[in-house]
Amino acid sequence: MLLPTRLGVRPVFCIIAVAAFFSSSVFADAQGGLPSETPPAFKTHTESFDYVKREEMIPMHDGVKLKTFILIPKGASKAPILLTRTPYNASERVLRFNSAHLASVVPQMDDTAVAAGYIIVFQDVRGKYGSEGDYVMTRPLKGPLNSTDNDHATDTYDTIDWLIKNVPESNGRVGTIGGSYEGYTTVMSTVRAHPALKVAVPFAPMVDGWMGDDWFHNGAFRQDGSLQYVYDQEATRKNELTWWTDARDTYEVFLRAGSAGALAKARGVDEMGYWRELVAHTAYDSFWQGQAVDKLLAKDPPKVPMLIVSGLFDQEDIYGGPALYQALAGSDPRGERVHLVLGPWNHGQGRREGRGIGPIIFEGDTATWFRRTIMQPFLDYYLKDGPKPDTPRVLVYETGADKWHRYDGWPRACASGCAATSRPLYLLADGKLGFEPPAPSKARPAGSKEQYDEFVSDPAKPVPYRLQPTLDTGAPDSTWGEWLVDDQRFAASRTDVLVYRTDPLREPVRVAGQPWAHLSASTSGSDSDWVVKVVDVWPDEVPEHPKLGGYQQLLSADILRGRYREDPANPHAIQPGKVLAYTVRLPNVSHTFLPGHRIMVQIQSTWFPLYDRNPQKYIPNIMFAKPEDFTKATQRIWHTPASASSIEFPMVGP
Ligand code: PG9
Repeated sequence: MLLPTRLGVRPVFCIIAVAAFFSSSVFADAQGGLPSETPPAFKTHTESFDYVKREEMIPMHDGVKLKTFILIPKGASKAPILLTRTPYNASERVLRFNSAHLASVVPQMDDTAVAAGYIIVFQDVRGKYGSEGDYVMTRPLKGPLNSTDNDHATDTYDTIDWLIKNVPESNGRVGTIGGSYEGYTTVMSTVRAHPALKVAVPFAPMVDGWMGDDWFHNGAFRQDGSLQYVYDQEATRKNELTWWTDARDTYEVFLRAGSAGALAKARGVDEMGYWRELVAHTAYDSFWQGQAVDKLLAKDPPKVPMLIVSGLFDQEDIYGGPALYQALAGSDPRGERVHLVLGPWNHGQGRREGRGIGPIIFEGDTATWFRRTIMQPFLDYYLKDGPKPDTPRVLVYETGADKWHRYDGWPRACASGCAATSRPLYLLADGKLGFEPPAPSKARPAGSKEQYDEFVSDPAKPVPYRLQPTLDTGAPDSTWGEWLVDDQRFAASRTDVLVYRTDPLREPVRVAGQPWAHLSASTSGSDSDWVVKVVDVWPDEVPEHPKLGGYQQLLSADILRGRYREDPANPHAIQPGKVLAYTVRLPNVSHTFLPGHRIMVQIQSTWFPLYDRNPQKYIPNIMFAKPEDFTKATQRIWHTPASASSIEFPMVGP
């Protein structure tokens, strides 16, 4: 679901904005030196309420106080606490509706934790909304990137310590939960954890901002969303100033601006701290490596049981969950503590309704089923001595076939060491895609046109990442949450998109793991982006769902900025015209291509305006590319025995 507010790229976890009246109101009885956010009615007309709301300023060890809302079910005694630490306004998060019913004010908890009688706690992170202190975007752990004596780990520790001593209705056990940024703070809670922290459920945690979560993907900058997010989040403590636009189509906004840096300057984002970090750290340097949560936690794996929940179609943090699982699974060989759930969800959908995304429908409400059947028993076991749950090590939904699987590990297929070995799916001449490698052909002499496919990538007319208009992710009618299952026909028909497809399948093809694209490619430029999209093409006619006739359903796609081909930390210019190997890691898939469907691969070099345009001429910092830097480039994908291009396809079974 999308928010009408500007709260994130945008934090669709935040369910919905509360009426402006409540978000901006400040009530008279100042508390702890700061104004209260709680409407007076909560204090005077509470007979009909099924909960008690406490508003506290909880002191941290350095004296900074954090605004915290504690919602206690009436009559609770010895109830567990579920804590969410948010940069998105705790006051709003506990006021979805101005209701006497706890289930209505925190709908993101309604069918599970509220029903189970939990105490619900939301806290503003340091420096945001009602909390004191300074704000640092996804504040790194104490260490080389954070010279202070506080981080999300210490703030959670101090908060939990206070809660178990000051909330007499609690049983002294705490679980942390939250999605995306709140997923990040949830993961951080497990570092140097308070003994009362018994379990953590991070949904779509932001784990590595350069590799594949919010800010960059393999070095390509996710400008559309990032600029707005930094502006909204950093301009003011309470997000009072929000991004403004002058065109409905963000494609136009970003194209006119020329570069991300130029737009940032025009809007004043260049004044903001995190923007300065982004432009200073375009490579995978120590800034990113030193705060990559998976790498940090792998060195010293937390002991807190963790249910990592990820969406297969998460348009914001698709990388983090599975990466975190990979990093931690080895520390828990028996699969008793670290669990992974991969649901058919977009960003945040695991906490909402999971019947489908756009026109793609799943089997029932997958998200509610997961929360009730898997998540709540998991929480109850650790937080209130519920029966031992049968929590799978890995729970994965298979799209296409529409069923859940319980596995003892993930991925199911990979290059080596998995239950199955991935198979190369080759890009072949004449737009074909197949499991047989390209055959030597006398008819195709070396260097001849038949050995490659070619397109001209023109930065003046970049390929849109969606059918235009590409709306701002915060626009009221934005369908941003659907784009990872979008119909790709609008792209396939362009001359700057290469298309490879199989014949209609006779047998189902099941994939379960992470596809990798291995391209043999050349460019006439000295830098280049490569976008690889794996697509499920529906049959020409689908009588039961006519709109899906011929639908080219995006399944897994990502981008690689060519300058990082050899080393993400050290960019290099590309030698023009040279056939080089490019490896593009694609997001996890758990899918069956059904008989009658085709597998399709699309290749392009722009994905705009979500990703900034590569000028296709090597310059030191693409954020500041000048109009004259942008050049057309002739791109070739090679398909000869010596220079083959393929997708390492995580096929399960023959
Ligand atoms: N994807 C959003 C975000 C996470 C972390 C950093 C910046 C943005 C979110 O939904 O919270």
